Amino acid sequence: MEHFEKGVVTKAGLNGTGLRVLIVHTRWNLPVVEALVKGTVNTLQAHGVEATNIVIKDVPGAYELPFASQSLLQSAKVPFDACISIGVLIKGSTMHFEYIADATSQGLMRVGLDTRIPVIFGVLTCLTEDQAFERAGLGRGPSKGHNHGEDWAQAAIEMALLNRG
Ligand code: DLZ
Repeated sequence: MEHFEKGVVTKAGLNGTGLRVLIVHTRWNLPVVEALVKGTVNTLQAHGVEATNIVIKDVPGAYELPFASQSLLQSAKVPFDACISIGVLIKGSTMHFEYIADATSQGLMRVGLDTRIPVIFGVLTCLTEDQAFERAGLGRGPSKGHNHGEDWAQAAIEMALLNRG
């Protein structure tokens, strides 16, 4: 059974017990990234993923996410069932946003296909800082927005279970 909530179709009854999940996050835009990581971890645990099965690593910026995600997935002594790569890109006055967003999204898709381990695209590509705060549940309005880490955690569990068959 599925239900519709805040624009995301979530699957009911997701059980992540026994799954090993890698989280790789950037240090750019750290206050927002930390809130996203927290939302991700809380939701993984709420769905049964044990704290000892969640490994968190950090990298400088979003551009480094594909390499680090692939490297960590491939060198893991105990294999991971899913990877959630988290970062926040905020558009500036130069072309960096377009180049990094494109390279990061293409790179992360490739890592998932090449390693055959699901990689979740946890990168916010925002036009303003306010958009980033809203999407990390840190919005200035009364509702504070929605923490997308919660959706990424659910997507990771769903894809890991799908991949296990
Ligand atoms: C250089 C840069 C810029 C301008 N902006 C961001 C950003 O908004 N979010 C982010 O995660 N990283 C940014 N970076 C850093 C690049 O992703 C990368 O770390 C450097 O270009 C070094 O490869």
